[in-house]
Amino acid sequence: RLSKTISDALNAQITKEAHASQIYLSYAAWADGQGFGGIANFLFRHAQEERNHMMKILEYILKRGAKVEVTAIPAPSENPVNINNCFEKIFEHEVDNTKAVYKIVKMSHEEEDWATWDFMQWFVKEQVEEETLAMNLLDKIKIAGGEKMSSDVLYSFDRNMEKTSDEV
Ligand code: OFO
Repeated sequence: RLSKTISDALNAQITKEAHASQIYLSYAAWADGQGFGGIANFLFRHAQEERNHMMKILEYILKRGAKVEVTAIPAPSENPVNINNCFEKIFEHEVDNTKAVYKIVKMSHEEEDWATWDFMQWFVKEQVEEETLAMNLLDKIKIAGGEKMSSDVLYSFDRNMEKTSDEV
């Protein structure tokens, strides 16, 4: 059975994943508006992934017989100013989410709630994937000239993003 502390933390994580989804969604809409259809496609797909993370936690709470609390989702952060900034913001966000995931892992360890500890290991691995993915994209952008990417390079980067998988 889940303790109140753990179920509160998991419920808060539902909102965090939903918030992540909103961030990707709004950045995707921003990218599309700037004419970057490939990047938008990647970000829309990722928004869906974050929603799946949310559902995964929600289903776990239900499975353990605890109460799910669906709350308001905070508004996404401001739109990026350019593509480099977009992936920098995404990376920061993922690092922040990793911290939240680690907190729950620590909590479950302290409470000796091994089921939750085990469940959370999937998220630990997923965060490594997501941080690596964002870092790799930032490296690519840097090599391509960072904020000063020429429109040709930006064009092919955008085209490639359409095919970039969510997994590393
Ligand atoms: Fe849910 O993994 Fe990103 O935030």
